[in-house]
Amino acid sequence: SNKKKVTVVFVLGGPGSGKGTQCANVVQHFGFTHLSAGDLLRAEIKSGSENGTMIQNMIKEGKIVPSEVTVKLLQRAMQESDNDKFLIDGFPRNEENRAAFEKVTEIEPEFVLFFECSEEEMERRLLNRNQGREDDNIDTIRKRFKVFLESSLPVVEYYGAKGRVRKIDAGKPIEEVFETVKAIFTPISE
Ligand code: UP5
Ligand code: MG
Repeated sequence: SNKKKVTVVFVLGGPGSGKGTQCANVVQHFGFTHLSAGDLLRAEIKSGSENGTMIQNMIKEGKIVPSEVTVKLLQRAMQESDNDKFLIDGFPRNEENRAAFEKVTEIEPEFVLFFECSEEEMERRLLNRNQGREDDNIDTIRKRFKVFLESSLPVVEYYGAKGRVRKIDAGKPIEEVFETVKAIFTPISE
């Protein structure tokens, strides 16, 4: 087969729960490649792709881009990488994403890292981020929270029922959260 055997970890959690921050730590310590679905979509907007305007509008509204677009970007990034270990951050965000990824790639995640954090704390982090993200305003943040609860949490529950979720208390300081994350990755990295 021309399919390489890869290890995939899905990293899920609400907006501002610290997915990107902790993925950067896992890259440093455990040699994974970090693929943020949101970053790939934002790069697609910048590249002037034909889907750019549609993606931009959906992100501004906190809506989930059709899986056809996102799965293609993730698959391409995995194929272009020499690595065989990937953190897929912020995906799958709904049942459609999950089913499409599984069908197209035939990959099942090793586990799902789930960052649990209060909305109050996530809102505070997002409003303080100051990186010019078009979705970091209070109106869009509220929409992102709603979509997370309605569409993304059910995906976490789906994997939870299969015993595949590793839940992290993400409300603590960055270093403390990483201690918990480290303990989860150490056994699969020895
Ligand atoms: N910070 C981090 N950890 C902290 C801690 N422990 N204590 C204190 N501060 C902490 O962190 C956010 C901020 O908090 C930073 O300033 C950080 O320093 C600080 P970050 O690590 O960036 O959190 P993260 O969970 O990555 O937040 P992000 O905003 O990226 O999460 P979202 O899930 O909202 O964003 P994403 O980029 O994944 O998606 C954006 C949009 O793209 C979606 O709303 C959707 O419209 C679209 N999208 C799709 O349609 N499909 C996809 O598959 C993916 C995205
Ligand atoms: Mg992020």
